[in-house]
Amino acid sequence: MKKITKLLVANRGEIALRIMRTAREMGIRTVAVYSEADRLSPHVRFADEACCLGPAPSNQSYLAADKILAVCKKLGVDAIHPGYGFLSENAAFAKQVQEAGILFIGPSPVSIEVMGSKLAAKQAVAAYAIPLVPGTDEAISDVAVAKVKAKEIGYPILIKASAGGGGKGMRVVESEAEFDEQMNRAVSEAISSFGDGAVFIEKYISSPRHIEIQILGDQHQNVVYLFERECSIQRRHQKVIEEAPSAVVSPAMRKAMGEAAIGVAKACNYYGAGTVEFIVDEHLNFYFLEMNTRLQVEHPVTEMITGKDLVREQIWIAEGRPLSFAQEDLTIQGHAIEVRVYAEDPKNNFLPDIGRLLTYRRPQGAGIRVDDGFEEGMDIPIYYDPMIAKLIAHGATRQEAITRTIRAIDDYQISGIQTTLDFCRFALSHDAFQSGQFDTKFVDRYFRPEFLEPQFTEEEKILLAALAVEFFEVEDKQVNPTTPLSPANTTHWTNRLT
Ligand code: MV4
Repeated sequence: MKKITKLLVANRGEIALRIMRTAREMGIRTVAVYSEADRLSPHVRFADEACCLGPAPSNQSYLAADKILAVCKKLGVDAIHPGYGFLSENAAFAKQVQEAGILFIGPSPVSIEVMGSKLAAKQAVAAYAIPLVPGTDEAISDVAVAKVKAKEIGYPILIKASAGGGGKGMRVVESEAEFDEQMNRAVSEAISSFGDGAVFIEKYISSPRHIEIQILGDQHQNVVYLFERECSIQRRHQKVIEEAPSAVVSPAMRKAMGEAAIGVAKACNYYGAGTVEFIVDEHLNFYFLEMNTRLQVEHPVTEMITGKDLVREQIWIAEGRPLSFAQEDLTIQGHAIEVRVYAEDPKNNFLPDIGRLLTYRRPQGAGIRVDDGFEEGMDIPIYYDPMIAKLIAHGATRQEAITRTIRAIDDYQISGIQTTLDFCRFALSHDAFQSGQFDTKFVDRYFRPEFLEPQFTEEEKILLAALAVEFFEVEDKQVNPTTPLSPANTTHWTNRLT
């Protein structure tokens, strides 16, 4: 067991702060790295020491592995936490860190590599009883053979890139007539995006739910699951609202999914925190899709319902300690919802809306957690992910968590930039969300930008009508030769109306 004394967080924003807070509670010294665009960021001020990596673009800062390792050497760092994104799922980096004699807070390079390839992942889990979508587990090398297979599976089918992620290199094929064209597109997209043209086919599940299982494994072959997160409310593969537990998962289904997730972890000798992703069809059949070998953005909902600090668990696992609890010790306490606050304008096709945070006041109160990395007055840089904060609410029941999230959204004050908060209020208030009957098509099916235009309540409409009557009556009296209506009077009445 190697005790960590100084941790470098190779990340920025809310996740860098969130990791450093736990490290500090554990008595571990913290090192921040930052780009020139993030000089004034809270994560830099929070850390015990901080080093500038270079210019704003990620490849010269947060992705510059050699610069980060040089900082470790200079400051005597003994562990690196990569957060999510950037270098977090880069097997070569994890290996480089290990070879430099530094602990990588995450799984082994081999686990990262196996799970980074969808085909390698499918092959690895083949020996375990993990439900997979009907399809192939080898790259298509002969289109004629693939067409025979597609006919067996039944159209529509999906062509997927083995190295894919975020829906890139994915093509739906409705019938055999389209096969060649879609295959060519998938391969060229896979080559241009990932430098790897390997593709495979699967039965297309048309409106799945996305439900994932959080797991923790130690370096002594113990693996537990920390239940599920429902992540179906997403837009173009970007999650917007997550919750735990899922409204549709029964205790029996939870156990089956949890055990399948443990199987996936065992299939690649996994240790650390990881997430096993499933898609769930309308009959609640679940299928393993892929494993994410990092801490996820939405991990706080799991922390809220289990009472575990996942970053602390990651650090203990990296130090070589055995898990301090068993599966039977874990229970679900209440319900948690996370909404992601993106600097995007939902009224304008969710275009990034960067600029200055003129007003920034966080919501507070019982059951509310805000993980953010910005402060009032700061500029949101254009170089990175537009997520500026996560609002997490915990309640005794799902309904209490929903009500509390909406209350907190109402209390959140942000001006200077457009955010997805109004969109989240819309989604949480929708009957489909409230009833739990929704899937990954929620946004396409129900959202129209005009729903976010200011709406008056019935009471406000009556009040405005009454004021309008009063305005015109007064105006009538004033419009006579002895008392002309002056611009000053007009302004006066206009002000009273607003
Ligand atoms: C699928 C699917 C339907 N059928 N696979 C999207 C990204 C990648 N992680 C896997 N994805 C999907 N795989 C089969 N066989 C539908 C999706 C999918 C999706 C999955 C999870 C969350 C959101 C999604 C949105 C659209 C499509």
